[in-house]
Amino acid sequence: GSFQAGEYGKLLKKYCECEQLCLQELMGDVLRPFVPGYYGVVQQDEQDYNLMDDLLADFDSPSIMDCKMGSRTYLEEELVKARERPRLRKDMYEKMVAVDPCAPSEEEHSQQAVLKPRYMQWRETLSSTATLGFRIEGIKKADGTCNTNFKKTKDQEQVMKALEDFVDGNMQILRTYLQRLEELRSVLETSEFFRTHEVVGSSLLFVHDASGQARVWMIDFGKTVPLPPPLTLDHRTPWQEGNREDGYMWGLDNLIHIFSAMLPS
Ligand code: 4IP
Ligand code: MN
Repeated sequence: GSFQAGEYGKLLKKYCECEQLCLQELMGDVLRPFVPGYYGVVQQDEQDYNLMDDLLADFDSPSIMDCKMGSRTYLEEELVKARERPRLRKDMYEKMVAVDPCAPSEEEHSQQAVLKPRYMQWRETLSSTATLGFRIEGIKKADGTCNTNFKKTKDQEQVMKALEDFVDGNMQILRTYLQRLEELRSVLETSEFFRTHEVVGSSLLFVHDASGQARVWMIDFGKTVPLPPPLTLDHRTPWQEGNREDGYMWGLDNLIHIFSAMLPS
């Protein structure tokens, strides 16, 4: 995999320059408490890694959920590349057929391949990414059960069911998560980093355990890129090719709304 266990509550993640630049800058941003602490690059067996905090270290049998944020899950440059040098992706065709044999077009069937943006857009509309601006990617519960079968979790009701199961019906945990999300939103509104970056493919990591501790972090910055100055984003305006908007805040608003709606008022 792309992770190695580190020492002292840290972990090693396979090196990615984009992620390194983001984490470095985030260490000096108001978002710092909401991202893993970053300690630079280390080498092990010829491979470079980014060294960061293991966010699970302070939990006892944690339950974990990964929500991929935003209404777009690929970079604009990937669209440009797919137009200029179309690369046929057999692997993506196969992932598509495994979920829905009818999804590929006639042409795609005959090529037995699809272009990456096409695959990514299909995933977005199959899940809640296109309609809610986030999607659940995976849930691992304290009892060890793991579920990554959320590709078709699309409607608000399906999302609520998954969240309810994630917290085992514990409304106090749900309430704490809601507070964390509201805190995060207000910090994002003031973050220089957030204003000046296109945040694509990044996740919110939710972690709680039986002690009642519940926290949310921003993770995965492999496709988070600085905007050419003076361009900034509000992360809510709908995406149109060229505007670089990512729908991150729109998704967070929706997520907060859903958590609120699950709690007795
Ligand atoms: C994956 O599709 C995810 O979208 C990956 O994003 C993406 O990696 C993969 O693209 C794509 O195949 P499934 O989740 O449907 O398997 P993430 O890394 O955020 O999970 P990128 O490279 O876009 O980050 P390829 O091109 O790496 O295969
Ligand atoms: Mn991820």
